[in-house]
Amino acid sequence: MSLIKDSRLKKIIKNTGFVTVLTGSGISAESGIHTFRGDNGLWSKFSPDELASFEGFYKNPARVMEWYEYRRNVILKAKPNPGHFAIAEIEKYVQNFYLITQNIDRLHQKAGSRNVIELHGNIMENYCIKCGKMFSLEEFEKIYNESSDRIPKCECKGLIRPNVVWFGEQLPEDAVEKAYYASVNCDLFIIVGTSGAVRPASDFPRYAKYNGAYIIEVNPCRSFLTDFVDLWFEGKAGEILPEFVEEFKNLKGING
Ligand code: BJW
Ligand code: ZN
Repeated sequence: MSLIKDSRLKKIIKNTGFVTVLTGSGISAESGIHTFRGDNGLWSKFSPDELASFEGFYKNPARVMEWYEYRRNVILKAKPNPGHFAIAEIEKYVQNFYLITQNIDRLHQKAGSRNVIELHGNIMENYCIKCGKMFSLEEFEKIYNESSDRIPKCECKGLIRPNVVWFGEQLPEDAVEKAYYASVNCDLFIIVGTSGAVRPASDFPRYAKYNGAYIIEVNPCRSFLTDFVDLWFEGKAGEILPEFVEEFKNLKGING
């Protein structure tokens, strides 16, 4: 049974040279990484005020760093799933392709995606809140493991924190600019595995729609975005996306 039945969508896929994808934690769920919201989400067990805000970090840096160390260890063991690989494949068949991700796990890059815009940073890097020095994972681990109080500090004595975006913090300006460009210029915008609860990430599909793009969503559950999309594939990314890519390739006349 085919997924792509809408004749408008078929025409867009045949002709398009510009596709943008927005992903959230749901795409990594099948790789064993927790999502945030819902019954089994991280926010059902942990407080975002304590663990994903600067105030929480400043109050208890050791606790926040411990939580990120735990999550980094889960992420380092995880492998990309068929959903990640399918997205990496679409990039090969269109001239302009942008992948906007809210994820910090770098699994898209591991799957071979190249043009990735990280809206919320990544968990592999850390930086000093005083002088801004960036630390690679290797450099960070050395400092962290040698710190007796489990509060890693820079040479300048500033606290070191993960290079991720917490609530109330600005997103990286270059990432927002690129994501805006990718949204207003694409013909097809595919949303995968996000609840759409967090702004400004959830604004990008709206910019795309206002500028005439066709919007697809892949999610086993309704999200805050489902009501406005053109087509909702109700299912898991790792099951829907590989099938979608096969049909996408057929429509574009790409064989094998
Ligand atoms: C599957 C699946 C499968 C499961 N296949 N799918 C306007 C109004 C009100 C508030 C605000 C506003 N503008 C900004 C704000 C504040 C705030 C915000 O949006 N709050 C809302 C919650 C109300 N935004 C911010 O603070 C942002 N900064 C900002 O706007 O700066 C300017 C500013 C500053 C000060 C004041 C005002 C403006 C920053 C947001 C940073 C978010 N950070 C986090 C943590 C990152 C680091 C870390 O990982 O530790 O980012 S929070 C968390 O949420 C994480 C995620 O990237 C993000 C989005 O979550 P996501 O990925 O959508 O996950 P879930 O769990 O929500 O959804 C998973 C989905 O997958 C579900 O739908 C499942 O069904 C689905 N799924 N299995 C496909 N197999
Ligand atoms: Zn420093």
